[in-house]
Amino acid sequence: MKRHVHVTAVALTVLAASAMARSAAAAVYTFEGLSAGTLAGQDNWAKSGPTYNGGLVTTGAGVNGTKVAAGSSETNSATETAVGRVNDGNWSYPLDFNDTSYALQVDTRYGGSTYWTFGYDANSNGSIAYGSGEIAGLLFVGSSVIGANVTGAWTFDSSLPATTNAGDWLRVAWVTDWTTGTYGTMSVYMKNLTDGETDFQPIAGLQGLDINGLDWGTWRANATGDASKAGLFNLVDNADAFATFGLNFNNTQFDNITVGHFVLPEPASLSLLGIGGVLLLRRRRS
Ligand SMILES: [Ca+2]
Ligand SMILES: [Ca+2]
Ligand SMILES: [Ca+2]
Repeated sequence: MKRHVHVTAVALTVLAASAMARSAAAAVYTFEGLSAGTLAGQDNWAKSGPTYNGGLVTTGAGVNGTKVAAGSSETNSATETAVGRVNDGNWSYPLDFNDTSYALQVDTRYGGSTYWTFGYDANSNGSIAYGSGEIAGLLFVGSSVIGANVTGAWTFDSSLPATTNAGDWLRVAWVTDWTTGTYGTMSVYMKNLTDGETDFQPIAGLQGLDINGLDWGTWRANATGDASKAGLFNLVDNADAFATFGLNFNNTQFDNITVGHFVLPEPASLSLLGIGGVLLLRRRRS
């Protein structure tokens, strides 16, 4: 709980500073400034198509008692939630497309099927159309499975760790590397916040996937070299009624979105920390 309070304090600080600097290094989207109720229509969030539900802003359950977003209450796949947000002065990518790598990270409460994606508002209508040429691949967390779709097919599904229980808050990271692959590669990492995990773990089967399908190429080409387009951000949460397990849609929650650089602790750094700790102990003993 102590760590949770710390994270919240940092997030609020970032929000307060966001009006001053669009290029803030760590842009965390916390939902704290929004009102309880429908998400779409608040702070530039929009439904990703007229038939979708607009999601909810609610109070988180489990280890996250802050304001969070959630899927709308739904009874079948015809009324699923899909929402996106195009960047604006309140919140945007802190990056430009000269960067060779960036990552989407999000906390998600495990209990339904949830999709995430980067996107691009190609027709400049203020929303990101889900499944019609404006999204760039999919990251999926569903029943016992985490997967990615970067080729137009779900070919890289990987089983979640057995410790992943319904109601657990997971932080997932979708890390791209634009220097390799057809249009780059992507790798997926996860840590279980409810279970107290502090380090991201690579998900087996979801490392270094060649991005060579869907709209990645078009999206990337549209955005390259144009800083204003690079600032566009889309996020899709798509809750599928037929894949729930133990929780209902109102519990398919998400929070603390960041887009930015992603640095895993290197083994060498960990070793140095270990050496430093030993030296500190020796100093204290002497
Ligand atoms: Ca929050
Ligand atoms: Ca659009
Ligand atoms: Ca667990």
